[in-house]
Amino acid sequence: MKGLVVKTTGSWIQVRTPAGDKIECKLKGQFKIHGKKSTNPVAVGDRVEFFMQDSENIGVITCIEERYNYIIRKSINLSKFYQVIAANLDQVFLIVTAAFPRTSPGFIDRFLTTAEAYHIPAGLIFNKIDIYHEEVEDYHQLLSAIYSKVDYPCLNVSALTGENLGMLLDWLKGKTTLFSGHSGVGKSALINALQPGLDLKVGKISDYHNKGKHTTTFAEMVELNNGGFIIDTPGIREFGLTDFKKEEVAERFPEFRALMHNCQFSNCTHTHEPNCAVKKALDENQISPSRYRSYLAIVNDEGLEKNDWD
Ligand SMILES: Nc1nc2c(ncn2[C@@H]2O[C@H](COP(=O)(O)OP(=O)(O)OP(=O)(O)O)[C@@H](O)[C@H]2O)c(=O)[nH]1
Ligand SMILES: [Mg+2]
Ligand SMILES: [Zn+2]
Repeated sequence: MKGLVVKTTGSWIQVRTPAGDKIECKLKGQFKIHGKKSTNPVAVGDRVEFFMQDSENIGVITCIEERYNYIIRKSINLSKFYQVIAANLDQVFLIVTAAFPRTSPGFIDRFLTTAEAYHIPAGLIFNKIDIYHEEVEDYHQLLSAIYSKVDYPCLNVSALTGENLGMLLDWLKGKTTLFSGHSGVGKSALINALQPGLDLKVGKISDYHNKGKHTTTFAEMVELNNGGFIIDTPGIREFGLTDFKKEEVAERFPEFRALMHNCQFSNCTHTHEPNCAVKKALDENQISPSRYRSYLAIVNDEGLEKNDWD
């Protein structure tokens, strides 16, 4: 039998059959992908083959179909391992909040460059716009301007008031979309608002740190009435980038990619070289300083803190 992985926990894999039934499955034997170690060989979005084990009402997965694409991050605690967040995606949306909690450009850029690396279209959804005021709204406008200029689709929404959720539903129609972002930005609350009746667990924001409490603990795919699928994921603090070559980082910034061929040297690192088209665009305000700072931070393999704007 064939099915779609809609949820994975440590030991169980929930598979949806074409008829819409959900079967709890286990994995048979060891699976390795490209010879690399993964903390989870099967991810939400994987298409699998399985058979029903006699006597028990559980399925056994025997085969994972080749992935059309996937998105992975470094496992922060187990640095030799990587974690497949989800597979077979049409698009990824980063849920961003200007406050409660605050999302930084450094974090956004790490997310976007990862999506670029896997050639998955990405967009930014600014949630909680009902509570933005004064400096928070200024910060929101600043972020919005930076990313709209690079042609990333940006949308302002509120899970609480429902603002622009009709537009968001249009963006999700007929597609498989991953929702990512810090804990507490309202990923699960948004999905509940988009598809009434789901009742995904929603957490509180701590009063002291203005951070979420890691309410969602496993990735889960939910179905929308308009034929779309959303993958709700646990909040992430940092986006650990997996092995990348320094020369490839600039290609993951679309506004750099568009200009790089004009640099005098074909191996230009866009830092100290003469006649660099990227630096020229930076000086002329065509490239935003925060995007350039993120580029340097990624190339120099710096942590997020140095790249933050507090
Ligand atoms: N004011 C306001 N609060 C919101 C909005 N969306 C979500 N919240 C609140 O934000 C808090 C966190 O929401 P969640 O949906 O649990 O956040 P999450 O991103 O799923 O968090 P994790 O599962 O921990 O990653 C809850 O108290 C929500 O009620 C919004 O649009 N406006
Ligand atoms: Mg959640
Ligand atoms: Zn250059």
